[in-house]
Amino acid sequence: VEASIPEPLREAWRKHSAKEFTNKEEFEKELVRHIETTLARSLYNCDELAAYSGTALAFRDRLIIEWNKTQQRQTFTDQKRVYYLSLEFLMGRALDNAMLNVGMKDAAREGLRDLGFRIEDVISQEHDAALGNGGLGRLAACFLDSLATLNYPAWGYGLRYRYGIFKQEIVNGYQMEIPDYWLDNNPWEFPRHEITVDIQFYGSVKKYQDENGKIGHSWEDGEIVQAVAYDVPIPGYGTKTTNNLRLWSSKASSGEFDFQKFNAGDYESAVADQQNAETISAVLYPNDNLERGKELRLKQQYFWCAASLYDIVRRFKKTKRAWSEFPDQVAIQLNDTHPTLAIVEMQRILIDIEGLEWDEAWGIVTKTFGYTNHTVLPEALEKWSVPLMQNLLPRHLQIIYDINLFFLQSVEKRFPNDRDMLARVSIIEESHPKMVRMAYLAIIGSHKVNGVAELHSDLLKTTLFKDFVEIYGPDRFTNVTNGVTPRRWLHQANPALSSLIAQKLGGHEFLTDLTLLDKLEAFVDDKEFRREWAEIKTKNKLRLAKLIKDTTGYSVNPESLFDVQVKRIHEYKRQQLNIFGVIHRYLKIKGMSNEERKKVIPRVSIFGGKAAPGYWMAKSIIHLINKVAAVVNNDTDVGDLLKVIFIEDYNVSKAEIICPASDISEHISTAGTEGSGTSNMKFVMNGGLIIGTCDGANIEITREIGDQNIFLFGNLAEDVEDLRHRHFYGDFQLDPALAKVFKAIKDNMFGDAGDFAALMASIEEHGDYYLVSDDFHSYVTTHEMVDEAFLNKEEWLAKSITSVARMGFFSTDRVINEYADSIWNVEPLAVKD
Ligand code: CJB
Repeated sequence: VEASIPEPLREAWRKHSAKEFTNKEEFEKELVRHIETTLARSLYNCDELAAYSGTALAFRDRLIIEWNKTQQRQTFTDQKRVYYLSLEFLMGRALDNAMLNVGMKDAAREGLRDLGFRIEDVISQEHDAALGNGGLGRLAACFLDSLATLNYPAWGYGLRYRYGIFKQEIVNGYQMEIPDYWLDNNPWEFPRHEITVDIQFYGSVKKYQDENGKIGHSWEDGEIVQAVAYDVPIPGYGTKTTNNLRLWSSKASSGEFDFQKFNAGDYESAVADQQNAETISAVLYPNDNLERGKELRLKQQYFWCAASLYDIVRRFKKTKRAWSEFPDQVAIQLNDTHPTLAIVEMQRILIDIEGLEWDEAWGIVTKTFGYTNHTVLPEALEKWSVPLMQNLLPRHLQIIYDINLFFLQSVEKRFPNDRDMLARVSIIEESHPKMVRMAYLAIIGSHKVNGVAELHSDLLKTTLFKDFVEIYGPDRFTNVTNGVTPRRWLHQANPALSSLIAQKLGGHEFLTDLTLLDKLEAFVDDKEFRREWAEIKTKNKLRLAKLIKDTTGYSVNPESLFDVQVKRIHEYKRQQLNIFGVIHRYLKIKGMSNEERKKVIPRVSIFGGKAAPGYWMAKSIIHLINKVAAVVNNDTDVGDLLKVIFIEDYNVSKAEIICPASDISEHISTAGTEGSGTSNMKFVMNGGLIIGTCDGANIEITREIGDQNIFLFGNLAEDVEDLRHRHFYGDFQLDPALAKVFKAIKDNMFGDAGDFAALMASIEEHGDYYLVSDDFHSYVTTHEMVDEAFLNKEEWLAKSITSVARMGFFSTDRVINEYADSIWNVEPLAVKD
């Protein structure tokens, strides 16, 4: 392609092509140019927001120059690419990340200072891009960072929601949800109005015979909605690679705006159609680990899958390769079952549009897709009602039935006369109404299925997907333990620690090879190093204390032990266990003599997290935490010995302040319920210790850092089923210490006990499904061990340093390389200038 452009033309382009700023002076020039021209502001009316926008635009220019080069290089080289399909990308802020990844933060700091601004104030102007709920969405964002950093030719595909996850406000102790309209002045996206795809819904299927007598299917009529591409540049750290995240926005297709209605004077209803189309990408569903089966959600899924596949196929077809080469050029990873329709859509494109035979098409499809499962919770497993799918996607339902038929035929051959097996593994659940089991469809349509931590992947193989392991053999199922990007979660969130580590290790290479952290162990006994380590933790605690003061009005003492649990509020994550433990501690302190109180280690219990708007139990947990905070924090008798904080509107940018400031963090899900957890990794990477159950990645964290460096408690996954069974048959006794906590609540110590009746009843009366009572004693005594350990400052520091030194395994760079080798079979693309 390059050679087809005449040299003089190329020369002219080269001469005038955009140049990146490379130093402070050039940055300042770009900044002022953007402020004065793009933003039409000046020295006299440039506030911090304008300074932010100008800085972001200057950096965006840099990214886009690299983006262009990367895309050209990927097109010319034409090697296999990865496409990561995720309904959620929880990106957080982009500016700080861009500055660090391109290595120009110092220049920007000085440049901004010359022009009268503090870089921290400028950075904090940015609105988080919060297109996700929690762990699953943040994992996708960490993956993008690693994919670019490792130079993989990779694209993310998602939806451009007009409203991200809601903003949480706490009013009188209750969660309120405020819409998050985040798109005003978003400098990080490039609308590609020329890249549009028409997406069809509803209608009907016609069977026909072509001139050769071959039967075909055409999907006719229905509605058309247009998908418009918006591109977000994803810079790698310390590399020129800048990948693309393509987000689709919905819009009425030109045919949709009904000119007949319009001409007949029915302007309002013509506009209503338009708005209807725009509804598809309007809002992120705010549920974490829960599927509700709403039609609009299915529409979102198909809209996004169809647009992305159209784009991928279009790119492949430009190469004029044979279809059989598709899986050598394209790997598509399904982030959970949300994009499973992509499997069906791909099969539809191949057989209905491209005219391939079923078997050939299906071979291509299954070689192309990989599926990641993130949870075993039954309420999170997607099922779609057959009538709903019949109406919205009639041709897709037919194809699903055919996939199922061929699959069940093959199962029957291998397991003759096992009718139960056929019913169990059928994609169609024979309920009323019938349901399409999306996880089964995803397994059948992929060549690899993975869980996100060892225990989780083992549970998938022995429980949920057991039959499929028998059918396909164990090789289709694998584990890829999650990680986090050390660029954001160490370097960006904790610059002081990153630079102390760099000082000891002789540079920042550990940021791209996190296993190098192991060299830190040599300094564990170094007094001066320990002092600096401790000093950094204290400064980070002060930074969090300021956030707490600014947002809650409460003052906390940074000498106290900071105990943090921040994540989505969910019964299985057991914030209720934590707050009951806090009440237990409070009652204990209240019963102490002054002498006894002198021995108490002062503690700040910090909570944060959103509840799904319709999840009443989660909301009442938030309510209880806030009520306990109001009582405890105003009890002058207790003072600094205990403080309870609920940080409102927990999000990525707050996590960047919270993670470096913990002494201990809580990852206390009922064993066997948390897929992996990733905040556990962020906290340990920042020198915090963990109290946790033997669940998710806690197990591998323990293996890596050593069991003397973590506080584990509670029942094991293998015991959970039996305990639940016993509770169900009435074998249940409320833990005596927990009974005292309940009594205090019932005595209205924290306001109207009626508000918390359901929460207590779920434990006392309804079988304690999450084993809060079973684990309470071990939880409380383990916290006593935490207090004890915190007393010995030197020992604590040694644990903290040793743990960080052993966290190399948990970088998403390792994770992405594992996916690339064992699932995608893609190679990095060498970067040249
Ligand atoms: N996860 O965030 C979600 N949402 C879901 O609907 C299902 C799972 C989480 O995914 C993370 C990334 O793999 C896991 O670390 C976490 O355990 C899991 O709950």
